[in-house]
Amino acid sequence: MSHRTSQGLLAGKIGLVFGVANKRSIAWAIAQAWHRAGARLAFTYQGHRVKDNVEELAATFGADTLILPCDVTRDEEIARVFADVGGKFDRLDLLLHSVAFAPKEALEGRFAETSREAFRIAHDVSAYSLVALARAAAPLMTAGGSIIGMSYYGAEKVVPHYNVMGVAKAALEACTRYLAYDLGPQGIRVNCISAGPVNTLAARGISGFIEMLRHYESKAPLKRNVTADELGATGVFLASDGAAAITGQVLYVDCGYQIMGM
Ligand code: 0WE
Repeated sequence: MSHRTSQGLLAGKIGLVFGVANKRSIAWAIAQAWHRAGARLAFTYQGHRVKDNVEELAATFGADTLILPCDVTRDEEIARVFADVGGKFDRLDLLLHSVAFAPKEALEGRFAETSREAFRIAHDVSAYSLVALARAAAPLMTAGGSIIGMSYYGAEKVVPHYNVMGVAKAALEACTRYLAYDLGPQGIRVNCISAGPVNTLAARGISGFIEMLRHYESKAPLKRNVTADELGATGVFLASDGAAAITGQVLYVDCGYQIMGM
């Protein structure tokens, strides 16, 4: 056993990471933290445009790192990913869901104008996929497990222009609770990290994002924004035995912004 896998909070754990697009992705920050804590990881990516990025990043963990394409809206692709992971590791301990999408036009203008199709896509990619991945992961989590999703404050309060993504994140958080109930008896925990805004590919091109970072900095009790490394550390905690009795929760990792009433 290598040095890295013989010690650390996640020594010998096997993890599967959905949602790395590039080096700024929250999924990459959590994957790196999991790796440093001793976990062995596999990755999935969505679309040929990020394939090279993910391969380059994941290769830093060794040339034999499993990297698989997966469109989480396709049941047959999900089935193939878990068959391949089961074939390589014969067990799974950790799963990170860091995947979301709403059509661009739904994140502009009025929520009331959200089309049926934009609503369907946002919920399919961003919320239902957690259910599909958890169901496929559960049979491999034979020693229990930790499933983590990523959420945002727009799930509980109106954030202008977050629109249908806020509704989809509310669904994701409710899915987290129902999955925690169903999978708890197997020792599988399901939680969400609700992150403050982070400058990622998903945030780029959102008009007013830089102003949003400044707003959080001035309003949050810690007077700053959360870093990707800090989200990684929370990911390690939730995956570790330190969180053994935590399931179905939404953990705010936002420098305290969420507690403020004004
Ligand atoms: O969950 C998110 C964003 C996820 C996201 C981003 C995009 C951009 C490109 C989902 N779908 C798309 N579709 C695209 O076409 N965040 C928490 C970041 C975010 O996005 C916002 C925010 C914040 C914060 C959009 C409007 C207002 C605030």
